[in-house]
Amino acid sequence: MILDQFPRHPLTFGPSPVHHLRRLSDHLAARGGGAQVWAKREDVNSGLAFGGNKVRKLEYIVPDVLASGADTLVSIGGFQSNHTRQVAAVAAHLGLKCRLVQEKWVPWDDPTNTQVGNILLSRMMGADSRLDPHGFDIGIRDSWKDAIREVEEAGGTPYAIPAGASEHRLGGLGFANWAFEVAEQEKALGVTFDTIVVCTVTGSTHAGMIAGFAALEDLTGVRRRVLGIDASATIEKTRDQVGRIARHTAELIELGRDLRDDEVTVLEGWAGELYGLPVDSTMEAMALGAQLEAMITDPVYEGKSLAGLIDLVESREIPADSHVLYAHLGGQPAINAYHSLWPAQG
Ligand code: 1AC
Repeated sequence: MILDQFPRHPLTFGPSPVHHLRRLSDHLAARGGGAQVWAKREDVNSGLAFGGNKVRKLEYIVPDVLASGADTLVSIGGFQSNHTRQVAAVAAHLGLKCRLVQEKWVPWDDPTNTQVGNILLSRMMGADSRLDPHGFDIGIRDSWKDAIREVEEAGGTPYAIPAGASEHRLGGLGFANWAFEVAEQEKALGVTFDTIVVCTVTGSTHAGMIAGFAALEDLTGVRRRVLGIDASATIEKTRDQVGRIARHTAELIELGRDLRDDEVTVLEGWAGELYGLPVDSTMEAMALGAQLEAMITDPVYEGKSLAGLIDLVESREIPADSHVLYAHLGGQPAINAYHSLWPAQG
């Protein structure tokens, strides 16, 4: 398989667990659904600072970092970025320095937003994490370019990793490989997932899956839907970015054909008005995940994709005879900054 030809630096524990969400499936069936819902848990995939989806992308980027001779990883995200926390973790693990630009992507003015959760963990791991007032944008930012230049001016050798590792040329490979991991786990579990649901913002997790499942379809004839649930609230930018990265990744892994339009699906309806702020459906999904399955999701990413899944199952847009796989990408550290959504009672 062509993917095996890309160097990979192991950072995960191995395949992430896949399990049946039986109580959630029953609950949704009672509300009109019927599909069986399973989860694949990137939130428990690594020993590095609570893991999460970006660790898989970094597995393919680290060999390039080491070959480059860089001494400092430079990356960017919001105050509560999971990605920057995972970059800080990998830098600590490799003995490199880390410079992070943490922008004000979310108008969430709780003072803990810059003090707890992901940003706290990054600081603990020794990253030079600096706050920046710029707002949300999934594109390449000047603040990040400035940080790269500053590292160089100080005599360092930076290695630049864009937001979510998404615009990195190798950023889609981790989740292309994830598709093949799913196929192996299906054999062991005796189940085939016809639908995958995944949160999408900067795009390379979803895009990598699209490329990987397309390659798998060409090998096995099994056609599946990979449904990206937009949590960016800038749907056109995310759609373009997912399509572009999926096509680039497909080319890298030598898919040998163009992706069909139906293979690039980004659905809107659960992001609310602004990135990072939960809406009623997010809160309900987070509560259902927690109270039926003790599966914790966050208000920025996973609560929104779970809300999408819930609606699609209940409305039977995901048919009653489906087996649907919810890709849990991690992100729980951010919930600390959102403590006021669950005020103390009594
Ligand atoms: C937006 C990349 C993103 C993060 O956590 O920083 N998922």
